[in-house]
Amino acid sequence: MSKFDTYFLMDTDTVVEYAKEKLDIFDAGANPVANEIGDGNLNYVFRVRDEETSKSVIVKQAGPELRIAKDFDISTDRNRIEVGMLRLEKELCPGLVADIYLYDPVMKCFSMEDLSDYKVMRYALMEHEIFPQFAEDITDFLVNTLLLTTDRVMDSKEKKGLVKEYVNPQLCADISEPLVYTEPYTDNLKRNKVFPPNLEFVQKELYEDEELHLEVAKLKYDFMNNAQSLIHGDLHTGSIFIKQGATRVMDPEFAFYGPMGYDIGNVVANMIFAWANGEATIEDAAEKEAYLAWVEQVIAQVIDLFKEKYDRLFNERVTEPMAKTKGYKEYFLQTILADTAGVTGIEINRRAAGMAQVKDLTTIPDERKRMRAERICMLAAKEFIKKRAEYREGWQYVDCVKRLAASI
Ligand code: SR1
Ligand code: MG
Repeated sequence: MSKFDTYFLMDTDTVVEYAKEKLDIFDAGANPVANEIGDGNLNYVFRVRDEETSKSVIVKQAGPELRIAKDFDISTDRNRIEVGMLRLEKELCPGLVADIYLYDPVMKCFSMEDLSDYKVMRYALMEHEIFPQFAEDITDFLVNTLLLTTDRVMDSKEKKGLVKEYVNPQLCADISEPLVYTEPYTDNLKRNKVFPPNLEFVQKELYEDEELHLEVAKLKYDFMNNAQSLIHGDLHTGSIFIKQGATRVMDPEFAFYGPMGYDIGNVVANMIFAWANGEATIEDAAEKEAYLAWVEQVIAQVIDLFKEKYDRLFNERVTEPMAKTKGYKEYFLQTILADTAGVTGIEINRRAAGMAQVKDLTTIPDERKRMRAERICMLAAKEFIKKRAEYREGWQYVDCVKRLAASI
């Protein structure tokens, strides 16, 4: 009998006991200490470390309710999905995902490699740090995880098995569908967190624009029904750990079979938040120029490198006979690029006007600058959504954001 035979939410004491009992990491007689280091919206993340030997491990446990809304119950099955997905991503992109040591379905937790020499990318970006490897790394991750899990490459039956295994009803139907695709346009649950100086702006630009709602309705249907690829489902910069020369993607608990543009668009949108933060807060002109130039390059390269790598991988790996028809590769890419632009806009609006905000915007200290940064983002988002079929190259995103910034 062990106290860990029945699920309970661990604290910094019990997680130490857990690590000593369940994991083969610490020496006998070691006295590791735990800290809770999670700052996400859903889970508890502990670092358990033995100072004497410097051995350490991360234990991530799913709680039965959201951290940011205690009245919001949520299935702890997300932990199974997250571990399965991390293992699969590791197979597809070995250098870009952390090592998992143990998955415990009873305690709804898993233990993994401690990446304490890495930073959460969002925070590193808020310090305006530049990571020259990022565009290459993230496009490797995107193209491998997305194209290789389609039924253009995988055997159709095998892919359908994965669709079933990764159906993620609660995180999709209770969180992403309402939070990302409905509430930013309706505030139907009255839980949007709009920056007060932008209330009227959001009312007019998001709540009252019916043409926009129609396009969002189409994108929402696509999110709900296009079982195209096994997507990460929450690929914002808070789900990426980074240091100079290395990138690790984390937190795929929102994974399910959905449109690949959802992951690509999330990366682009979150780099646009980094741009908006840098533009609003960096005072030194040279630093600002260098940082914004790098962010702009990343935004453009996420699209352009993805296209290049997609082209190569499609030629090498596609097996579905009809998908090899002349013109299909280009047709398929075009649908992905349009979805990507649409989702870039969707992710921007839900962070700028919805319930789950991003610190890149909310920490801009000057009220007028924050108001302006959010408006640039939302106006760009509307254009990405409405004109998504025209967005085929990376520079178009940068051009749109800079054009709007110059006009506000
Ligand atoms: C209610 S959970 C809010 C957000 O946090 C996660 O990281 C996802 O982005 C989700 O939409
Ligand atoms: Mg997360």
